[in-house]
Amino acid sequence: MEATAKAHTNIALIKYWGKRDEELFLPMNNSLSITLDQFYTITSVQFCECLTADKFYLNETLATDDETKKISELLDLIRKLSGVKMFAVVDSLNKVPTAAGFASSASGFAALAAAATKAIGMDIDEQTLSTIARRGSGSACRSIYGGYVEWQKGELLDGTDSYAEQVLHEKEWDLTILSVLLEPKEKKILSREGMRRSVETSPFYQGWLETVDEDLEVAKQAINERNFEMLGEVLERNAMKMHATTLGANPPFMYWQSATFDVMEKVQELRESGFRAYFTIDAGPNVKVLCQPKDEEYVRGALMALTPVQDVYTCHPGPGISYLPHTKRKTCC
Ligand code: 2P0
Repeated sequence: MEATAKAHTNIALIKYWGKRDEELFLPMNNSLSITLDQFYTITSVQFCECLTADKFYLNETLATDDETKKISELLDLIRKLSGVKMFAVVDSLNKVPTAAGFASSASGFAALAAAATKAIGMDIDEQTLSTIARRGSGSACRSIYGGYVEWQKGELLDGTDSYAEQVLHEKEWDLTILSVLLEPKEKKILSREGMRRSVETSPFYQGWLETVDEDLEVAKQAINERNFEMLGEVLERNAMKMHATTLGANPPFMYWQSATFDVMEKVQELRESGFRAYFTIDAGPNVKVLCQPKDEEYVRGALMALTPVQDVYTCHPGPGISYLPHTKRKTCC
């Protein structure tokens, strides 16, 4: 009863910001992302009668109780759905530069959901897999698919209609996503707390909700028409609106640092000099810059020249879930 799966992380162009049900990870709004080719998690899961508790290794090291608890919560759901009661040994390798503001939770929980459901013998389609990955971390439901992906928020109370779907295959439109690594400083407000506080206290959250569907439609039209400028403009203003909700929260908070502004200004300067480049920022200080592949070397060079920039990773649209031959590096019995 074992399986290994690989999932890539994703970057939201239209953000998931706010939950309507925290326990079931149900979002307030639809979101849209690109799955990235460079960053991924490979997870092996083995269920075995010999185990008396779940065991979780992260990058070759036995994980803390808190980290293992999150894994066990998703495994509990999978045990409940399958009717199998065994515990599992989980072995995860994360190729995600978490310091660069990429949530490893998206690729991590997508890979875990895929490997665990396969190992336990569940025969499910990708849509159902997406709803299961969502229960580990919301954005993980988008990492089941490659390319351009929309997470449908759904309407049902039980969340069975809240899953992701592919909008466009990764091979259908190439874009460059430059992930700009700034000096790592510890994130003060986790996204989970940040979205909760914005929903509950920010007067700007209503404005977010009132306009996000329109942003999503514009983004989808831009993807359909392969209109880079239209996509860039809408993803940048959507990110700015998400961050505006944090400024209006009580107490207010801000994910940006001074280096974040340096990158934002550089992107605006690049645009003024004729390069189509646009930024987006998640729940942290780091910036992702989107541009066209023909411009990626120039734009990367301009970003690397900024003093607070430590590195810039070049990414392109990447694939969805894949299953690998099982690699048994950590054994249970
Ligand atoms: C996104 N973020 O759409 C948004 C934009 C951060 C900012 O999804 O609470 O780790 O586990 O569902 O998925 C990060 O939040 O949050 C995220 P949970 P998650 O990518």
